[in-house]
Amino acid sequence: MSEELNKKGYSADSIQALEGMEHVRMRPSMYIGDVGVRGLHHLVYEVVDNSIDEALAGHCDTITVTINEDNSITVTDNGRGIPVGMHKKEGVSALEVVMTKIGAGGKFDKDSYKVSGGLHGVGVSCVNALSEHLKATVHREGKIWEQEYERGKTQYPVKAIGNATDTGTIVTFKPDAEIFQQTREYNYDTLASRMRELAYLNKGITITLTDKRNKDEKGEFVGETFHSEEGLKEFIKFLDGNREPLIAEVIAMEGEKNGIPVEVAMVYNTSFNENLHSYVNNINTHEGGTHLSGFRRGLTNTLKKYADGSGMLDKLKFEISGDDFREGLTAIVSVKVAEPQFEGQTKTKLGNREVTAAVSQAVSQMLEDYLEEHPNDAKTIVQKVILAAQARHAARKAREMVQRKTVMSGGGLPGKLSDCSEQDPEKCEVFLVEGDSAGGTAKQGRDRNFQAILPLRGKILNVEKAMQHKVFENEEIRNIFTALGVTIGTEEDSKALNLEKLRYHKIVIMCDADVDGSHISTLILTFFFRYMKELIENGHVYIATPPLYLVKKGSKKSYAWDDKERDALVEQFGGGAGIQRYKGLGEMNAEQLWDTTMNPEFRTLRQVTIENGGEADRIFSMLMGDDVPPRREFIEKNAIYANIDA
Ligand code: 0RA
Repeated sequence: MSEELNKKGYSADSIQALEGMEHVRMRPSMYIGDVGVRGLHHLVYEVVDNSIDEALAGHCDTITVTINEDNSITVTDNGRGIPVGMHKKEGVSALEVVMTKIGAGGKFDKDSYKVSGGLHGVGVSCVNALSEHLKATVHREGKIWEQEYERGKTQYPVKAIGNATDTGTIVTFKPDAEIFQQTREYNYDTLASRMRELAYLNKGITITLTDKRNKDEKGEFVGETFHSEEGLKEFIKFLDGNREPLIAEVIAMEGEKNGIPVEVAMVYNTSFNENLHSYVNNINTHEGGTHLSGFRRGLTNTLKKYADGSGMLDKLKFEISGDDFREGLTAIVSVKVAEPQFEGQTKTKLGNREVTAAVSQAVSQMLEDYLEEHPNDAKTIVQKVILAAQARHAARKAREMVQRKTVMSGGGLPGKLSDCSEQDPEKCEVFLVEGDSAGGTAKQGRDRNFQAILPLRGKILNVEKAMQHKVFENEEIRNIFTALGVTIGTEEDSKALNLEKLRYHKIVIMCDADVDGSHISTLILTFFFRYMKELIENGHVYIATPPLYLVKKGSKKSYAWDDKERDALVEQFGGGAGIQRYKGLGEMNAEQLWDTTMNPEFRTLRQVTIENGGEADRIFSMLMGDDVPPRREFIEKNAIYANIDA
C-alpha cells in the first residue's frame, strides 16, 4: 500500500479507485447495460444482490426496498453489516473500499460464496458512481457508522454517529440526472416483479417493497411483502396459476450434484405451450444454456424410458420427439455456479459444460421417483405426450405449406401486403394494421420507400388456446410469416426461427387506441411471444402510439396522447378550443396518421421488451385465458411495454 500522497491528498491507490469510478461514469452502459429504464432499475438490483448474498451466506433474512418520494431508493438488510474497519491493503475503511473500488465486492471475505449478482455483477461501487448522492449506514459492533458520497466521491471518512444494538446495512442512493437523462422515475411493477422473483428463487428470505410516492385507500404507502417457504414449487404455482393443471402436484427437487446446487420444479398443464425458465445465480438466463440442455436431456430420457416400458407407445406409428415431452410443461431450473461463463447475444446463456450432466442427473432422479410413486399421473403425462406427437404430425403438413410459400421470395408475398421499395431490411419497417380500412389509410399515408403495410382482419387467432396446426393453418398468421420472410424451424425444434431472411427490422403493431385495439395488439403480441420470441428478444417489435385527441382552435391544431396533454392544450389555446376524440385509426386521414403515428421524426414507438420471462409468460396466459377481469386491468395498465423511443 502506497502512503505517498499527491497534492490533493489522494494516495496512489485511491487515485486508481477514482479512475475506475470515472470510467463507470464515462461508459455507464459497459457496466449496467444502458442508461434508460433498464439501467435505472439495475441499480436497485445491484444493491439488493449484495443483501441477497449476505442472506445466502446465512446471516440475514429480511431485506427492505423503499422507493422514496424523490425517486431515491433505500435498501436495508439485517445482515452482519459491511465491515467498517481499516482495510489493510487500501488504507481506508472496508466500507469505503466496497463503495468506491470497482470490482471490490466482498472479495476480502474469503468465506462468503458469492452466488447472486446483477446481470452484470458489477457491484455497489458502480451504483455509487452513477448516483448524485449515496449514503451508506452500517449497524455493527454496537455502533452506527456512516459515510456519504457524491457521484462516487467520498465526502468524509467513515464516522460513528450513534449506538446500535442490532446489525445491518442501509444504502440510500439517488440516480444521477447527468447519467440517467431519459428517466429517473422508478416503476413499482418492475421492481415488484423482480423482488417477487428473488423471493421465490431464495426461499426463506423476506423482501418488502414500499412505494412512498403513493398511498392506497387506507392511507398507507403502496407496497408488498414477498416471502416464499417453498421456493420454486410456489413459483411454479404462481406462474401457472392461470392454466388448467394436467396433474395435481408440482414435481420438485432440490439438491447438489457434483458440487453444483440444483433446484428444479415442473408441472404439466392442459395447454399446448412449453414454458421453461432458467436461472443461474438468480439471473434469468433468457438464452438458456447448459443447465437447460441438462434439464431437457434428463426429462426426455426419463419419460421416454418410462413410456417405452409402459407399452403405451406400442401402437404408435411414428417417433416421439423431444418437443412432444414438453407440450404443456411449465418448468423452472435454478442453479448456482461459482464461476459462471455467460455467452450469447445478451450474455444470458450459460456455457459451463459441467452443468449439463449435473442437471440431467438431478432431473432423471427426481422424475423416476415421481413416476414410480404416481402411476396415474405418469399415465396422464404419457397420454398427453402421445397426443402432442399426433398433433405435431398434423402440424407438419400445415407448416410445410407456410414454409413452401415463404421460401419462394417475391412471388410468395401475401396479396394484402403493400411492400416498400427499399431492399435493405435494416431500413425497412412493416406496419401490422388492424382492419382493411385503417390499412388503406396507412397505405396512403406511409413513406413507400421504406414502410410496408400489412392489414390484418379483425381479431387474429388466439394462439394461447390453439393447437399448433391450427396456428399454421390460419391465414392471417400465414400472411405474417410470409410477409416477414422468416422460416420456421425443423420438426425437432419447431419453434426455432431463422431470422436471417427477416425482411423488416422494425415490425410495428398499429391498432386503435381503445380497449378493442389493445386486445388486438395483445393477440398479435401473444403470437410473437409464443411463435417468434426471438423477434422480441432482438428488439424488432414495436407498438405504434396513435393520439387520443385533436385539439383545435381556428388555424391552431395539436394532438394529445392522454388527458393531461389534452387539458394542457386546451388551456394553452384559451377559451373555445374544440376537442375531437379519435375513436380509432379510421377517423384519421392519411396525412394525420403520418404526422402523428408513422413519421419517424415525430412519432413515438414503444419497443416491446421481455424484462422478466416468467412474468411475461404468466401475463400472456392470464390475458388470453378465460378469466376476463384481470385481462382488462392489465390492458389498462400496459405493464409489459417498455417505454423506449425509437
Ligand atoms: C463481507 C464481509 C462481511 C459483511 C459483508 C461483506 C456484507 C456486505 C453487504 C452488502 C450489503 N449488505 C451487506 N452485508 C454484509 C462481514 C464479515 C464479518 O462480519 O465477519
